[in-house]
Amino acid sequence: MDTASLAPEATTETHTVRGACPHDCPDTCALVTTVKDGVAVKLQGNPDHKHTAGVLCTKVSRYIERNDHAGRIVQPMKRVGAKGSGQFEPVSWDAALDDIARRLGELAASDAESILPYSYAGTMGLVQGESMDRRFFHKLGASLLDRTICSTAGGEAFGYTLGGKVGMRVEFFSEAKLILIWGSNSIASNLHFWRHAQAAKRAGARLVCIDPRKTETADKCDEHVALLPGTDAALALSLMHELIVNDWLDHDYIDRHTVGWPQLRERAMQWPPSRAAAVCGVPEAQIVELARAYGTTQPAAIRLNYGMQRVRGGGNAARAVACLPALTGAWRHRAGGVLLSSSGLYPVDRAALQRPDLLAGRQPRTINMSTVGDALLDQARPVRAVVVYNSNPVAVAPESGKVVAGFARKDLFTVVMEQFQTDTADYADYLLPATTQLEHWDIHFSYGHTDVLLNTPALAPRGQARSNAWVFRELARRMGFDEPCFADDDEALCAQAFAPEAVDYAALREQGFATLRLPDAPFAEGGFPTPSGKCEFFSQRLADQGQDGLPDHVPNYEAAGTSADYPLAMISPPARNFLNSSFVNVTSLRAIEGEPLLEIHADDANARGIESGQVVRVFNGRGEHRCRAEVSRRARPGVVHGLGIWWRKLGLDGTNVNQLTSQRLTDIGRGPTFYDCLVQVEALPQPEAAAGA
Ligand SMILES: Nc1nc2c(c(=O)[nH]1)N[C@H]1C(S)=C(S)[C@@H](COP(=O)(O)OP(=O)(O)OC[C@H]3O[C@@H](n4cnc5c(=O)[nH]c(N)nc54)[C@H](O)[C@@H]3O)O[C@H]1N2
Ligand SMILES: Nc1nc2c(c(=O)[nH]1)N[C@H]1C(S)=C(S)[C@@H](COP(=O)(O)OP(=O)(O)OC[C@H]3O[C@@H](n4cnc5c(=O)[nH]c(N)nc54)[C@H](O)[C@@H]3O)O[C@H]1N2
Ligand code: SF4
Ligand SMILES: [Mo]
Repeated sequence: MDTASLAPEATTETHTVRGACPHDCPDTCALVTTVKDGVAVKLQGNPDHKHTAGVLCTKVSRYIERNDHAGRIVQPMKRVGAKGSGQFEPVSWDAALDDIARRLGELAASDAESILPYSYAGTMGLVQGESMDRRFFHKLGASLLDRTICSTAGGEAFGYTLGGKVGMRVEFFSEAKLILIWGSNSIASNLHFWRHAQAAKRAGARLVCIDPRKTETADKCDEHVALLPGTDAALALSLMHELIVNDWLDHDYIDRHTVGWPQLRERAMQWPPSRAAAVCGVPEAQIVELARAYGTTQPAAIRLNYGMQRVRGGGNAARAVACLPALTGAWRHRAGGVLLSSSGLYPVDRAALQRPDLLAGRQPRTINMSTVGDALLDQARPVRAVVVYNSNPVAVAPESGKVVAGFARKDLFTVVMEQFQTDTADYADYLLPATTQLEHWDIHFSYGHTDVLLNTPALAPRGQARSNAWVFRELARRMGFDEPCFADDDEALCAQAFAPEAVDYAALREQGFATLRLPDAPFAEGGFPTPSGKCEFFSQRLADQGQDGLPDHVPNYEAAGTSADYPLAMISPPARNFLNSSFVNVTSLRAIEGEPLLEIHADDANARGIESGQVVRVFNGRGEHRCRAEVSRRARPGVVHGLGIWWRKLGLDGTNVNQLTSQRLTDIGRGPTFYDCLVQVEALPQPEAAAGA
């Protein structure tokens, strides 16, 4: 970017700049930043953007506090202390980049696959998240990263069943008469969807929340089905059972637009509500009633989210839920069907942005980001250098004990590009200062709505911060990569993200957002983007891989009630005022969350002599984590909630919930199983602050 033109000038002029929220959230809000004398003085939701409607969540309404935070990394730094100590000294950009290019070049000369990029959705922007970085690593021939840590189980499950991450348009939920909010705490993590759910409720719709935790969303719904973690497929199959025995089916839709109905019918008939009730740990009558509501109400809409797929059978569960709207013909209505993610509706030109052709026929190995702990400890084909950006794996990846041991390896060369000194940054050899969304260009799709947003920089970069794309351009230059694509600047990359016929870039610059042209009811007449063009109850593609072609209930690896040593199932869903591990260092938001908490039901607490506010030890065979117990009506018996994702170093004992989670993967999509985790909890002797000293 042209920083000169943005440098603070001696002017009192105030202007506004349009942007996009970069965070990993389905809402992808449109932002308006007010800038005075080169300083951001106000940041608001864009009232002209219908999905944002001028409203931001609490977190991002504090984005200026985050941006101006005293903890921003403002210059390149080189490690001086032991790995993990977080001790650095400043170094110039030239010195840092020259040395990094030299080290990566040496490794690439002998074994390029010993280099691993590690990135996720710290920013969802296509430019700072998946453009120049990918070009660089493709040209280098580095190991490929399988980006599975969030959504691949459900995403691939939808691919097999419906043909992609496609579904209802979020705005039409407001017209539904029944909404199942399934595995999602919308008020915390999908606020702008919740507005539509409320509108529907005001118009007489019934809202049902299906979630082990009695979340703030469950509080506001008409009904809460508090099933055990990892039992959603059993519930969905017994709903099908009831649709079948009561003939609440749309036979015409099934005949014309589905594949595998006789087989699915047979499978579902094995799941009477009594069986599902026992597996799910909910009353049989509640399942029967839910099926009646779903079978007899139109339009009926399902907002599925990713909470229900972070278990062993997460892919099968998402598949089972994805079958439901075809059985009742809910897709015929624009306010009927299911929405997990809308990201598959965007014609992003990823080949242009990422340039996989730069691999030039090489096929590097692929490393699963969800098992980065094992990957870094693997001695057979060692990773010798890792470049981390847009992610904080030491905090967010499962089985932290191994992740930390991997990053602590003395022979691992680690570069971390960050805005803040996160837990991962503490392990860097080089820590490079990254720009924020107010300081760089980007272009955004959404996984909740269907607009494209452009983010124009509002401020000059703080200190010596530089965008991710700038860093990879500079490394490419130093390594002699001379393809013209390595010269594209950040705004040019924005313009390459979509073909002109899909998105008019000039209009986007003008307005800040553009809406994709899509049908209101995408599958009213079938036309699913599967190989058969139908909703695939039975998936030949799965069967060809030796998998079950039909959805089934796949029990958790660590199912509730199967271990005497670790009798409690722990889930670790997001804390409302953090976004994954982002914002944990923002003082005003951390003040709201307080300390790392474990919500526990009174029965489980009493049995262990635990009182609210007491520090407890949560442990299993993988590790232990200390946090504060909260005896809570939000917990059901047998399930505890360790709200995430705290920075380890801001916790009570330098760990977070991921000390306890495992690296085992989901049935479909190679995803993590964060919510498939058994633990025991015990009270710790309390410090005698009051009585003693
Ligand atoms: N405030 C806030 N917003 C966020 C995030 C955040 O960290 N904080 N994270 C963002 C990210 S990365 C994502 S991927 C999205 C989506 O994030 P999701 O993972 O969908 O997060 P939640 O909306 O909290 O929904 C998860 C819900 O699923 C429940 N759950 C856990 N296990 C099960 C289960 O086995 N079955 C069912 N039915 N429910 C279960 C949890 O109790 C929780 O209420 O949200 C994004 N939005
Ligand atoms: N126990 C448990 N663990 C979980 C989950 C859970 O529910 N429970 N959720 C999982 C899910 S859904 C996800 S998506 C992952 C998320 O894990 P991550 O993708 O690692 O997300 P964040 O924790 O938000 O970390 C993103 C980092 O990127 C940095 N960043 C932001 N913008 C930029 C930029 O422009 N440039 C650079 N260089 N850095 C930037 C931020 O400062 C932040 O430190 O965590 C997973 N981990
Ligand atoms: S985190 Fe989500 S709700 Fe909050 S401003 Fe960003 S996109 Fe909107
Ligand atoms: Mo995520």
